[in-house]
Amino acid sequence: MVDFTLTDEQKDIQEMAHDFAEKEIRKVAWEYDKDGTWPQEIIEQAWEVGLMNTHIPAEYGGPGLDFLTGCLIEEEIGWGCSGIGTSLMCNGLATAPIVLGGSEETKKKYLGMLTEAPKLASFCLTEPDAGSDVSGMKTRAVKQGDKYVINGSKCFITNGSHADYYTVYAKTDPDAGHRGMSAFVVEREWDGVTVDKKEDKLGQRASNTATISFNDVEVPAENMIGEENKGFKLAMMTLDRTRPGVAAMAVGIARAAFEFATEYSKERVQFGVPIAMHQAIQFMIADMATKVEAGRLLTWKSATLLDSGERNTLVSSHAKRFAADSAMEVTTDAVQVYGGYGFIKEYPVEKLMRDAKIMQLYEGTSQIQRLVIAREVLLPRRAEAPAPAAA
Ligand code: COS
Repeated sequence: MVDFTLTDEQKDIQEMAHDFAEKEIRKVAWEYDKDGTWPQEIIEQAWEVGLMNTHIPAEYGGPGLDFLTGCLIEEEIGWGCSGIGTSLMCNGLATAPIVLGGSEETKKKYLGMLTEAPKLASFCLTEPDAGSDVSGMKTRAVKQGDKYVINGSKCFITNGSHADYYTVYAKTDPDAGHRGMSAFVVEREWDGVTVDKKEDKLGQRASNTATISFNDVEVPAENMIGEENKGFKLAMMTLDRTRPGVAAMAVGIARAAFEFATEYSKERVQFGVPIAMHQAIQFMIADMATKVEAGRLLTWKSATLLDSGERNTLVSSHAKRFAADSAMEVTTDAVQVYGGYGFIKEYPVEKLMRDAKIMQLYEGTSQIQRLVIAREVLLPRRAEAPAPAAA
């Protein structure tokens, strides 16, 4: 049975997230964007009311929410400000490998660290020469006794300057391609970890993006997440779990732009009538509404598959691809509806257009989502395969 009815609990959480987005996030969003302000206070408030670490299971101090409920939260927070939202939600990406493949000790220590205090973690996969091509990474982890020594550099790391620990991917068998990669938890304070350049970005300026370098960093062997050389699959399974949330955030951005454009079109008068009376504008508004709705449906489907323990690789990429591209289109059209005013920072929509761009880039570009979709469609073996077990 297909049922789009939310439970009372889901509706309550959705409403709480909306209130938080409206009262705490929106009121500062445009100012934070201007100055690239780090939203520390909002992170602490969100942590306090339970809007962070939503997928950490109860035994490690989290609320253990299902993925659909997580998406409801992400849409509302994305509606408020996706830059601040990215800062709030990044722990979900960093901790997913630990939830999936970490030992009991690792889970207790590192998931517990985030639920006991408003701390942050970052996911370190991307490198200057290895973005879409994950297995092209150069970071090395060499086993020495009961430790691994990590050397390498990771770029575009969300929350990198503020994280207390990193989930870091490195080659443990460089000749084995994607079958020679492992994941580790690395604490920021350890010798050899350096937080380098903070990026000055086009959009989502309230989120922090930095380069993190690892120079002869000694990592205890027990900090490996999952099995040695199984890191690539762990990263892919992580992204299957987190892309629905990114899609939800993109839906939130698109919805915000749609709402601003709709209201403006009713107020702005040209040729003697509100521009909403002109079919040229009506068709843009209609397309925006459809894109928001369709993006949300794909997002909910991808999250629901996860919640029922099914493999969601295909639908997760459908959702991320469609919602991200739609956010870019809807925000661009919102600027168009505002006309020249849309291009001016005094009005709200140019920020949304800048913020939307990264949705087509991070956690897998729209081209990578299409590549995943094409492979899943053309190689049914993958699509029919059961959900892979945790690494
Ligand atoms: N779940 C589990 N296993 C998966 C998987 C998934 N979703 N996707 C791929 N695999 C497995 C494959 O089954 C294959 O297994 P075997 O070793 O048993 O053959 C292995 O992983 C390699 O898969 P594939 O051949 O598809 O790897 P590619 O190198 O061609 O890369 C893409 C695949 C491009 C999809 C991957 O590198 C990717 O997602 N890139 C984008 C990375 C990204 O999102 N970066 C953003 C960083 S986070 S902000």
